[in-house]
Formats: sequence, C-alpha cells, structure tokens
Amino acid sequence: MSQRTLVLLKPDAVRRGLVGEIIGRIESKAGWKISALELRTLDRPLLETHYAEHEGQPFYEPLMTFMSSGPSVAMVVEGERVIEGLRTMAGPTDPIAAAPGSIRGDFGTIVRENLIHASDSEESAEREMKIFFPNFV
Ligand code: IDP
Ligand code: MG
Repeated sequence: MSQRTLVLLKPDAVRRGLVGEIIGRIESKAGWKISALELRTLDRPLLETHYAEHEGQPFYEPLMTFMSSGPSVAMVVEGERVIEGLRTMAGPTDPIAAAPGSIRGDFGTIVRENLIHASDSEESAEREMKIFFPNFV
C-alpha cells in the first residue's frame, strides 16, 4: 500500500548537520522516495496550524519558539506503508525512551528537540501536506 507522509527535519537537525544522515536513512528504505523538499524557516501562523492539537499544553509556547528558531527541512515522502514506517524510524516522542537505531534514539536527548516530525495517520498526512506544500498536493 503506497502512501505519502509529511516529514519535518526540525531546526535542531538542521543546526547539527544531520540532514544528510536522516535523509540517507529514509532513501535507504526500499522503494521510498522524496517527492517534495524545501528548506524553510517556519513562521508562527504556519506552526499554529500544524500544531493546533497541542494549543494550551505546557510545552506549546516553547515548542513554537524552538520550531521557528532556524530553518527546517519539510518533505513529502512516498512509498510502501511510509506513514507507519517513518513513525517507527523516528521513534517515540521522548528520545531517551526511543530505541537506539531510531533517529530520536540515536541523536536526541530532550523531548522538545527530537529532530523529526512525521505524520501519525493518513488523515494527518493529508492535512499536513496541504499546509506545507499547498501547490503540490
Ligand atoms: P510526536 O512528534 O511524536 O507526534 P506530539 O505529542 O505530537 O509528538 O508532540 C509534538 C512535539 O511537541 C514533539 O515532537 C515534541 O517536539 C514536543 N513535545 C511533545 N510533548 C512534549 C513535552 O512533554 N515536553 C516538551 N516538548 C514536547
Ligand atoms: Mg504528533
């Protein structure tokens, strides 16, 4: 079942020079390919739309500040079961709980700066791809 998902390499990943490493892992999965990609500093209105479900959470304002602190890489990735697969490849939200071998488990320590976002369902993927690539989808 081929799917598409929205992936963000967060400002920490870009600052730390991990873009090539992470994209390499994604491209190494058989049949997965990047079908859109942009390096871009995300502004507050876009982030409010993207993270609307978290408004009011204690981590919301620090998350907004972090996510707009420098450029991110936004991508659409497509391929076999890529929504589930990228969530597995990223690992759970807390990088200390994430298994070594996952992106968060290999490179992260604190929860906010966990390197990568990947859509969590088909509905989220459709919604999020439209936010970041309105002309592509
Ligand atoms: P996810 O990215 O694994 O789907 P969500 O619960 O959707 O995790 O949270 C969105 C983002 O908000 C996380 O990736 C992380 O950057 C940040 N975040 C979530 N929970 C916390 C927290 O408890 N403390 C600090 N940051 C958090
Ligand atoms: Mg989420």
